[in-house]
Amino acid sequence: MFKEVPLIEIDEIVDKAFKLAKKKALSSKKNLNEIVKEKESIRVTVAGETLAESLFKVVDRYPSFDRLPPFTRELIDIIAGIDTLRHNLGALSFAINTINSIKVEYIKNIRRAKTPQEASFLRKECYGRYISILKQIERNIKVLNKLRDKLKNLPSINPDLYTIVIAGFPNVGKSSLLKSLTNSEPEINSYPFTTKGINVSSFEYNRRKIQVVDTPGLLDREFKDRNPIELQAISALKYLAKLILFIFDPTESCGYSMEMQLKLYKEISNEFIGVSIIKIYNKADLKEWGYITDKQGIEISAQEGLNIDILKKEIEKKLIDYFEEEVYYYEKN
Ligand SMILES: Nc1nc2c(ncn2[C@@H]2O[C@H](COP(=O)(O)OP(=O)(O)O)[C@@H](O)[C@H]2O)c(=O)[nH]1
Ligand SMILES: [Mg+2]
Repeated sequence: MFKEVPLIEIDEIVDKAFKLAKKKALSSKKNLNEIVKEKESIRVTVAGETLAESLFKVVDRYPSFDRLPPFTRELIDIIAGIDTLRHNLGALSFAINTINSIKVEYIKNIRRAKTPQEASFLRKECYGRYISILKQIERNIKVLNKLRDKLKNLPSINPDLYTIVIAGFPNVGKSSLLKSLTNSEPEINSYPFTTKGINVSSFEYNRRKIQVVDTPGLLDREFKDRNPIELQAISALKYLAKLILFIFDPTESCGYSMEMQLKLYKEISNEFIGVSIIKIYNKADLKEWGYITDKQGIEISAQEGLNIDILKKEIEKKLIDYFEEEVYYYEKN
């Protein structure tokens, strides 16, 4: 009963289908009109697809802004403006869709052409419309190219790493501490919100990479005379910072009085609520040890490498607290 039902072999049916298609195509009556129409139709198709693809490559490479880590999103917003990006990428998407519909429309028109001349004319008309769409988004393309240049140097701060941010007035020893904590020359990245580079470096703790950043121009003066971009940059740091190392220079050789430094400390601790802060008193080599009465703070000399080990222990305590749950999890499994 089922003998009439054929067995299906995919290779076989594919082979058969393609061979037949080729044969039909070859045997189809090919007058000049058909040949030209086919050629013009291919040109319209390939040109449209290639254009759309070139535009799509741009749209596609942009991440979905809503899904970015908040720090990265804020940075992109500061550098390029997410609304601006969205608007211009939207224009590109619109152009892609329009090119696709023009393509479909002209494939149809060419199929209906009565003469080879008409087919060629239609193809040229179609090319003209492709170009006019591109002209319409010329400004958007220019804007996106410019923003891309700004974004391509988006610094190598990794928002997924545990991040320690160093704060304190200029010349208190932030860069010196960064170097002695990480035993390395920091990578200097330029950001649009500060004329000075942001220094990024890292060290290993229990095979975890711990990132340390020094942000000159951001957490090194009082907030009152800050411009909106700097304020936004500071708010971006809130997403990033797990621990702040606030450096005091009690020798005041940095040029700022302890009173001013305390004021900045208070501002930062009020701004970064929920972020641990370690108070560090630097340049201890210039003063007698034990001159600081603040028992919570740690006296160090970043330059001479004094008490850096004690500071590291203190940092490790914070890391242990932070990663405790994970460690617990690993031990149990
Ligand atoms: N005596 C002494 N000088 C230091 C110490 N740490 C930094 N300095 C000096 O203070 C100045 C500013 O240091 P720097 O790390 O560039 O400070 P930043 O502006 O906060 O990054 C430099 O001249 C350093 O040599 C320290 O522990 N002791
Ligand atoms: Mg510095």
